[in-house]
Amino acid sequence: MAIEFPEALLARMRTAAKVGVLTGAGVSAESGLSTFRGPGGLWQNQDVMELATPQGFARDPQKVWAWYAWRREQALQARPNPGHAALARWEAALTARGGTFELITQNVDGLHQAAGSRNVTELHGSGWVLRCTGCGDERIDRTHPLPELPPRCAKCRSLLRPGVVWFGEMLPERAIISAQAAAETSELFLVAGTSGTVYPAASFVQIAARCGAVTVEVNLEPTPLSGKVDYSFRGKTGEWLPALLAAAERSDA
Ligand code: BJW
Ligand code: ZN
Repeated sequence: MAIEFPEALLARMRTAAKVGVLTGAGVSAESGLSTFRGPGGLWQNQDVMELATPQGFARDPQKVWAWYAWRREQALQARPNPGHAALARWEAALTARGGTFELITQNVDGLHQAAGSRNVTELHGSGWVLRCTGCGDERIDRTHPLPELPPRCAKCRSLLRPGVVWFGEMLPERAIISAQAAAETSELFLVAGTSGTVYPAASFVQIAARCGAVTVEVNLEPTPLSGKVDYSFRGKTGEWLPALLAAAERSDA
């Protein structure tokens, strides 16, 4: 895809020693995983409060687990797409020249890591972590199907829950600290494939802008963040991220 990107943006991509990226469900859409909002989204015919809150889980753990078991199965079948690959390649190139690349993701599917990204902060946890609601024990488990649903803790028999962050829950402290620091110190901050409607995730690009980063959005459609970034590109991340990176590499030569 031959796209003309603004030279000022390509120049910042070439020179930035610190790059931060925030991704959302749109980045995994081209791997076959559904986004949350909008037509065909996971929540189109579902009540968010039933599936993505601790109260919903307490009311009906079986229902919530059936949904997560289905999503785990989809994610197990999914492969990283060119958008994931471009971000991993960007990180490798930047770290090879001594820079820092921090990938902050709201996704719980693990596809960035599968694509080779190393410095990944999972803001909303991981769908592969099972956490005991009784003793707090945590383990990574990619089994599908799980032997019992809802699954129970091998140590204390309490209910296990997915190690994700639901509405009204605190984000992992280390993830917040790391994302905040990346937003405050990045010279370039990219936000990709997210509706920008969930906080605090949506605040990081705004913090980055206030702290002097050049800010960029890549998304299929306009979002509440579109008017707050320096450059907003409309399209698929699987096409635009590789094109953006290739353009910066070309202008590097
Ligand atoms: C493509 C594409 C392609 C498609 N290429 N693009 C400040 C103001 C107001 C409220 C709050 C606030 N601060 C906190 C809150 C409360 C709440 C919140 O944000 N509410 C808002 C809805 C208003 N936040 C919280 O509760 C957070 N906790 C917290 O803040 O704790 C402290 C606190 C507690 C209580 C009160 C106040 C403070 C926790 C948020 C947890 C979110 N959890 C979920 C589920 C995670 C587990 C799971 O995956 O199941 O996270 S909800 C869901 O939304 C999921 C996502 O990570 C998250 C964001 O969604 P995302 O990724 O943006 O997906 P979509 O579907 O929305 O958008 C996809 C986009 O991609 C679209 O725009 C498409 O066009 C695009 N797209 N294909 C490019 N190929
Ligand atoms: Zn336990």
